[in-house]
Amino acid sequence: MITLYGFGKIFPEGVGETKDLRAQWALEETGLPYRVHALDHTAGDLDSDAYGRISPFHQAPVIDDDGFVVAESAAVVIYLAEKAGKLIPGDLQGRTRVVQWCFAAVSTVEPTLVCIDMIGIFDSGKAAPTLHAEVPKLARRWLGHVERRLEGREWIACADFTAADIMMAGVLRSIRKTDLMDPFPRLKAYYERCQARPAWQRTLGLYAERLGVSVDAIR
Ligand SMILES: N[C@@H](CCC(=O)N[C@@H](CS)C(=O)NCC(=O)O)C(=O)O
Repeated sequence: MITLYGFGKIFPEGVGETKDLRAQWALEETGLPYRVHALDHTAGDLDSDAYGRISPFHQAPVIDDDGFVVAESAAVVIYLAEKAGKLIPGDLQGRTRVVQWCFAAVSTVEPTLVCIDMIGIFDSGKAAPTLHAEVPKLARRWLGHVERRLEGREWIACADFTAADIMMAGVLRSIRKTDLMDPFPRLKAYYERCQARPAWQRTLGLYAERLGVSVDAIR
């Protein structure tokens, strides 16, 4: 049985974000049996030596599949897809296309979006106005190219929904309450298509239950 280590408490600021949602979404899509080990990150559960032995950076998500441990949300999602034989094509080229777009999500798009969050948190007084202007510009550059990729396509990597869509939508989630997607109608429609997946809706419900909050609080 797979154990998913994920956040079990909402941040004191009320933020409902965590990358273990990506792993749980993949588990819900694939139907692999799993249980969740909820960590109280606010009480320091991630800082323990025991957790450091399974998580290289003391972060979530991690999965433990009967002793085989995987960290990094993209690696976890790809592993689950490969294990289930779902969310990823069987041929090398198709699989590589999925890996390419998982990397695009986490190494091209995500760092800039994370930066926007960081600037908001660490420079709320706008002492560095150039950063507040330039980083969103860079984000719009990546989003514009995702928009271009989506021309005539339903899903980001292949004709069918894949692990790469979980990763791309998971990355886009951090800007869902901003206006950054507004100039990109295909991207917005794509994000909504991903959100409409029954497995995502189940994931959100389970996560809300885990945190003891309403789904609306984390939607
Ligand atoms: N690159 C990692 C990042 C994981 C990550 O940022 N995890 C956050 C939760 S969203 C975390 O564990 N934060 C607690 C901490 O860093 O102390 C991945 O994609 O899995």
